[in-house]
Amino acid sequence: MRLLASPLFSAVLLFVGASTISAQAPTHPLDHLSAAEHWTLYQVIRESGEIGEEARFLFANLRPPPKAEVLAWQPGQSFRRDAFVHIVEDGTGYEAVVDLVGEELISWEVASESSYMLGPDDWSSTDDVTEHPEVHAALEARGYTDFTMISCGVGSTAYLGEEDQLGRRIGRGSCSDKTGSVNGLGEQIPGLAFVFDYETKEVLEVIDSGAIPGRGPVAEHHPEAVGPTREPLPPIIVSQPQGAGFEVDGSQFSWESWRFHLRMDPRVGLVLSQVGHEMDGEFRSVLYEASLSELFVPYQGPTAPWSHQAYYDLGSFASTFEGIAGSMEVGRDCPARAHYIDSWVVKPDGSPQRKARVACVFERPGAEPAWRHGTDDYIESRSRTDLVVRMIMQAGNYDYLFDWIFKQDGGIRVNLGATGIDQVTTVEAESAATDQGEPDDRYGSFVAPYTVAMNHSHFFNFRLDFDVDGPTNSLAVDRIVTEELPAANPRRSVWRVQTDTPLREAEGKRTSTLTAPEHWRVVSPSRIGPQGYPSGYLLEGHGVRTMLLESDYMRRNAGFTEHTLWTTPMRADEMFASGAYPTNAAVDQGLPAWTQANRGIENTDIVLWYTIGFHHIARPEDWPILPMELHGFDLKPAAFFERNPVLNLPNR
Ligand SMILES: [Cu+2]
Repeated sequence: MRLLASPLFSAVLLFVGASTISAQAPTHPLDHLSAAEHWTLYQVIRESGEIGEEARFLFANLRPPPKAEVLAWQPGQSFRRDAFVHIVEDGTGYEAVVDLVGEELISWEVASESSYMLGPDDWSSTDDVTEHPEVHAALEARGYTDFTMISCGVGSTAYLGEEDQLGRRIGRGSCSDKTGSVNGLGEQIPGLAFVFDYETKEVLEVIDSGAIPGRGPVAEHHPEAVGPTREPLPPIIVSQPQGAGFEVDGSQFSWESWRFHLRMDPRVGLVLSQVGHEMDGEFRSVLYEASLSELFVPYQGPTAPWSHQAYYDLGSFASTFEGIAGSMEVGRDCPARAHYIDSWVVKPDGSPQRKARVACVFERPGAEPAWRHGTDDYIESRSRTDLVVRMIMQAGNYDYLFDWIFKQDGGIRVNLGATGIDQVTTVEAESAATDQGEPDDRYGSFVAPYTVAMNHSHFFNFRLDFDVDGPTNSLAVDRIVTEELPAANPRRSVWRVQTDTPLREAEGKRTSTLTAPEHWRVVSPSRIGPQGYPSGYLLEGHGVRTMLLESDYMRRNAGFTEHTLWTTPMRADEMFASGAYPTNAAVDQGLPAWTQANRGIENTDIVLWYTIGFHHIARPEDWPILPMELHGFDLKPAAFFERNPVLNLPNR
């Protein structure tokens, strides 16, 4: 049966039209979808006859116009508006492109890759797992008679070469006892896991590695559980009596010399576009587009459930999280004075859901001076201000903070913070001191009595489409090399810089190490900056790479973790480091597949794919909630400006 627009739908459309359409109409080709546009895509797809009543809308976002079109666009001109929509029905994933202006379906295809995203209602499809005879028996063997507070949930599962799993909507799950807990997690019931088919709602396999006595919930951070709070410090007040120093025009921001466009994407969150400097009447671009591309968290344990535990928080779960950006708490997650941004995500029924305060923009005093120097009796020192663009993502048990910090010195600092609750397992030993025999902390560390937090890694891949002084760029690799000096020289060696320009993708895969350090610059070969060097921007940060073997599927599932940096020619359909649908997908998708062609990357429009993150060995202090752990990277001008851009900061 096919559905047409119902009277109810028409009424809703009228209501939305009357209240919000005009206020949220897009004014720039890269603006995120408005509520009215969501309703347009809904109506077009419903009326196309392609879907039936069981169809679920998993994902909808702006399908940006081609880059050349956006670069040529001038304010006041009309522009294209297309939406990409991902739908699942009867176990098949579909991709639609809808022309929102012409109100027509441009394309409708079966999703070309082997799997698809998980939806928000997939979480709740596991309610009756406790009724499964084997699960039921396993719970009874652990002494449970009342299952009211037992909750079983399914995450994704890593593909480790199981042929019958490939491309299927299969997950692995476990059960928890929520008695006495308010943190939403409860205590994971130890030693019990199951494999679940999201489509048929069947438990395919139960893995019971033996009952260990449960110990009850221990991860609680609400005020009652925490106990008395400490005395507050005297207040520090930041106020802006003259208002903010940045300007907002729709989704376009200007602050100091910086100009950028900001939109929210349900899958990658903050997307910064057309980032650059307005200088002497000229716009000098730095990045065409920058955003997160994928977030991969593989756990380290040889047996179930940990052997298969790995999460693509964007590629698998963006829809489950109803868009990765969470609503901010005013005055805590962001200052009350911040400019807040709302957006919309699609609900499984196709209607738009409002997401309030999913990003914020604010100024803050820089923590350190911009520069200083002087003599004993005369010091010149300058304070600075930063502009922060922030998003917070709550990904299951973890909360991630992303700050794009625009600096007056022409740099951008990207901070990522990790907080939330570590994944733990209950063990026999009470602590490392009483642990005997095969250690219970072989693959993790004790964070509480009988509680071991499992080792894991966090890989954050950023897609950075640099356009330093235009789209035509090259990568310059500055290698620090040791030079042996002639025997007559009392100094035996010095280090110097050897600069190489990778010509093809194979040479654009880089990992800087302490023994072979590298600096990476994106340069504009046609624009020569001060002192004869090409205008450029440096990328510097705490990169990370996989520690797993090449033969391990867990490594090849997320092949991008093999190198810290990848460089590719810009392609509009290459957006995600592990491919469009990484869930239960074949290995080597995304960057490893694209770069097989070994395309040219010199003097052309290039994209840098950069992975930062950390191998997480939990400390007792990470419990019951992880103190915000910060990592990040910097983009720094290198021969872009004539001189130190903060030299002329006012002395106040
Ligand atoms: Cu962690």
